[in-house]
Amino acid sequence: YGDVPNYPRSLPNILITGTPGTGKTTTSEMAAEATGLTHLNVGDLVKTKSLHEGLDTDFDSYILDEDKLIDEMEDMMKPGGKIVDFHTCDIFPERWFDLVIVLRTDNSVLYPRLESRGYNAKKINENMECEIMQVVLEDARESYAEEIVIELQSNSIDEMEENVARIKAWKEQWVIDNAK
Ligand code: DAT
Repeated sequence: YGDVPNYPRSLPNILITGTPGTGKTTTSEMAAEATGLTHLNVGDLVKTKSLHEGLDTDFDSYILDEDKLIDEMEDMMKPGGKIVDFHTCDIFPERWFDLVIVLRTDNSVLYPRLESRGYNAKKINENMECEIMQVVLEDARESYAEEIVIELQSNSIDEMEENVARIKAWKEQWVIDNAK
């Protein structure tokens, strides 16, 4: 996908990614409210449109059908104005996004968040390791231009509010910079 030229859009697309539990959905909802952009929860889309090849019973999670997912999202992404919320960032075409935010959470904060979701031990351990190894951050840096990838801490409500304010300011500047 990387060699397909970018197409003009009047509003930016933002990807909010990170290990499960780092606050993608909560941050995306608040950022959508603050910016007027539309929150697109990819996990929900995968479930409601069956864009998967069944359940991985070990991890209690869906096995993505990436081609179906990209096809389903293409027309939604075209006009811009989407805040895409997903734990995987390296499956999307690079041209879709103007900003990629990777949320990060300290181990001592993330563990109880995952526990309180009722995840099984295997799934908790997998996600803790993902966060410790910075898997999503490194995937984001490999998949998108360096200058559009931003790492933000998401340990507290204060940090979340700061992150939302930052996204709002960034969006307003993008609109000014990209005005015809
Ligand atoms: P994700 O979408 O990344 O899986 P979430 O938005 O569903 O994460 O958040 C998981 C839980 O943690 C949810 O109960 C809200 C809470 N949470 C997330 N980010 C937080 C933050 N920065 N400060 C306090 N609580 C947070």
